[in-house]
Amino acid sequence: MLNRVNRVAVIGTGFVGSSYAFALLNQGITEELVLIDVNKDKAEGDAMDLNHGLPFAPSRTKIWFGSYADCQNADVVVITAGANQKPGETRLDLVEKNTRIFKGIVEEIMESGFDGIIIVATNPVDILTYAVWKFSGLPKNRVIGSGTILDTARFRFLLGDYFDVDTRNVHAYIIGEHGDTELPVWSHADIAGTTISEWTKNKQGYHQKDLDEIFVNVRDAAYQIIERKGATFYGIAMGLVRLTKAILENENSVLTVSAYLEGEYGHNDIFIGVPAVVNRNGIREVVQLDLSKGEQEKFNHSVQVLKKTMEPVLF
Ligand code: 6V0
Repeated sequence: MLNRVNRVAVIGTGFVGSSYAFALLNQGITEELVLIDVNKDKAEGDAMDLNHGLPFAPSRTKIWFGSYADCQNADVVVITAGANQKPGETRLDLVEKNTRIFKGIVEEIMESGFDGIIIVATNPVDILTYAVWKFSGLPKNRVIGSGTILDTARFRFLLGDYFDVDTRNVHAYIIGEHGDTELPVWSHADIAGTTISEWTKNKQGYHQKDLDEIFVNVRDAAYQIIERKGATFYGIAMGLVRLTKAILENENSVLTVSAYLEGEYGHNDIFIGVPAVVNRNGIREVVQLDLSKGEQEKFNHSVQVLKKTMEPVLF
């Protein structure tokens, strides 16, 4: 039997999709990379441009501008396609528009005979992940939203910066909707196995208001970046690469992704950001944290807001 190589297909080569492709190539994660976009010139131009970087890449990657037929042998399809919110448009308008776009995209992916894992990054990501699960008929473990992977990364970065410690030694999660109702899980935040209070004992300590501000800066980061440069893409692109690697290399890594809940955290029939174990089969299991009362209430609120928003389009 031929040795199968890993194939990743990216649908939507805008800011996020092309940055993802660039990061994937630089980290040598996959042997094959297909770029698909309704704007064929953009996808073709990106494929040419990326191919010219191959002599400098850590390993060989076959990159081409393709079509949905190429999804047939893909292990992972990453969807970053869709419309952005325009002035005067409500969030619900965006939900309806992107759900319609997604129906077409997912039908084409599935018609190819695709039988792998779909990662969704387009916003509103939790709702569109649910839509992909419904439209595709794939098992729930094989549809993964980027969820709060980026928010958690922003949180860890800002905490590491504040406490002057490597961000990789900071373990703290943002859960809930990837959006305004997300929440920090302070009750389980730790630095190198110690609580924040233990870590700061015998040091200069910390101010609660600084920690509150750190969370606000995490939650509002996208607004702050969009105000300055129009879009956010490098952080999410690297988060998507991290997720792809966890899948292709069967890592059993814990990442905060949008996963389907069936009783976990007291909720059902929703995709929302929670820590989950990710491997070659997608989501192996949702990690259930023992939330404080206040955190559970905030999480419940996040679930309610998502369900209310998706109800008119998906139920
Ligand atoms: P963009 O630069 O406008 O790219 C979107 C791309 O999708 C364009 O190249 C379009 O041509 C393409 N496209 C549109 N419709 C279709 C279709 N039917 N089939 C194939 N391709 C299509 O947007 P950008 O890359 O900045 O953002 C993409 C999405 O990612 C948006 O919904 C953002 O809100 C979302 N983000 C999600 C993040 C997360 O944490 N999950 C973070 C940042 C952005």
